Amino acid sequence: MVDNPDDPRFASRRAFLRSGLVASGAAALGGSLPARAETVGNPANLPPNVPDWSRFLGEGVGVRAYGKPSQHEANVIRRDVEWLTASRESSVSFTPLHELDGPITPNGLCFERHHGGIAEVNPTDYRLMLHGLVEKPLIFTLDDIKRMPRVNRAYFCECAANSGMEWRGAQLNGCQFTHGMIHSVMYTGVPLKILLEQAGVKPNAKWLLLEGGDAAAMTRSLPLQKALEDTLVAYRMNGEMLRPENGYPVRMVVPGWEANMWVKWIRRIEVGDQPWHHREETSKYTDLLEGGKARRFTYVMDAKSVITNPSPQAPLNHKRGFTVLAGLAWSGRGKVQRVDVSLDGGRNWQAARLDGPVWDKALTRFYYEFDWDGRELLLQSRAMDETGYVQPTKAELRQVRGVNSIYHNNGIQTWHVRSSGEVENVEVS
Ligand SMILES: Nc1nc2c(c(=O)[nH]1)N[C@H]1C(S)=C(S)[C@@H](COP(=O)(O)O)O[C@H]1N2
Ligand SMILES: [Mo]
Repeated sequence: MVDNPDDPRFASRRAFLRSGLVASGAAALGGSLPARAETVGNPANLPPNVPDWSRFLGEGVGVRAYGKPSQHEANVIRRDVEWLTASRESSVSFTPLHELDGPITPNGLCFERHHGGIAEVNPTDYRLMLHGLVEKPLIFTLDDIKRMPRVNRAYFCECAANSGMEWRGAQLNGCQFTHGMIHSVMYTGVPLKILLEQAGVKPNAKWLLLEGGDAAAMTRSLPLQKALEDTLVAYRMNGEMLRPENGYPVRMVVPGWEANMWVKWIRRIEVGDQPWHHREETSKYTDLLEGGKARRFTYVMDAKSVITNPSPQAPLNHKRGFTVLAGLAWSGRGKVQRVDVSLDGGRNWQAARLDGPVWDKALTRFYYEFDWDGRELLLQSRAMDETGYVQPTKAELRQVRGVNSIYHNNGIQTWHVRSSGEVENVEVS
């Protein structure tokens, strides 16, 4: 199994399942999360008193040369699930979706997935080699890349294994863990097409090999067509240079396609006429169906959505009355066109309100406001994209794909809200 490190069903999970800890496992996870402080407040700081922070001069400029979030937001962090993978170097940390809002993921909170740890690349020594079926093989420095015409595009990046632990049933208690292998940032980069034009692609070229410069030297085969369409060689995220975790100084951005193709620390692109054989070819990023058949080349991430608030890590805590339900929707095939929300496990649906920019192949924020009377709820969201594709239920997905898959689980998520306001990951039939 170690030859297939992106498989989140690592041996440890098997043991975990056998030990019958599935139900309490979620509780154990929840237990490690500090409870949110109730908004009671310290009377000394409340009106008509003058609070501490109004009485003294604060720190001057420059003290915080690179700004950090407030110390009171210490709970807003990436988290990992220890039993999921065998090592920290080949593992994943999850985006805290329930602590965020809007359509953009802050850089320091973008989920990370590495197969050989974080490569610390010195930008002066960075080189990108482009060779194979080209007229003129080229080696680019970072400066070369920065001097080419660049574009700004927001895209989501979702690991194909996102929600992979949920194929057989509800398992992890929190959207950070069920859906947190996704981030959406504004990239600045150069269309790969421009680099390919400089090298001059030969007529028989059909596929590219993308190779990372980390210890895993991860490689993926990318169809030339996608490379020419919208693939970017990106070096900035949300304005600043890429973070080391996410591929500093240069990574591939392959819009709408599974994150595994988004090779980080990209060091080599080879142009060829057929897909390459990769080390993990037999199992990795292939969806195993009932009866031993498999789906391959399933690159596109289909439309999906999740309610981020309320959710197991962000309960309602007896807060009845006006409630803002918030969530995220996305599709690898284009723009999100519509999101519906159900409060009763999929019997009745209402249109949610999309708010903020609706970008092509990027996270889209939705809201649904309602008056909560304290009754139990079964919350669901269902995304529809501009192609008319509608996010399937988990039952529909299993009917087509069985339960042997890990990847591409875009089924509708259900959160059970109790009258206490606690929220749990469940499934409805
Ligand atoms: N060089 C390299 N690129 C890589 C990986 C890797 O291990 N090495 N992991 C891939 C996988 S499986 C995922 S899900 C994404 C994660 O991107 P992120 O770390 O920016 O979230 O990077 C992809 N690119
Ligand atoms: Mo991944």
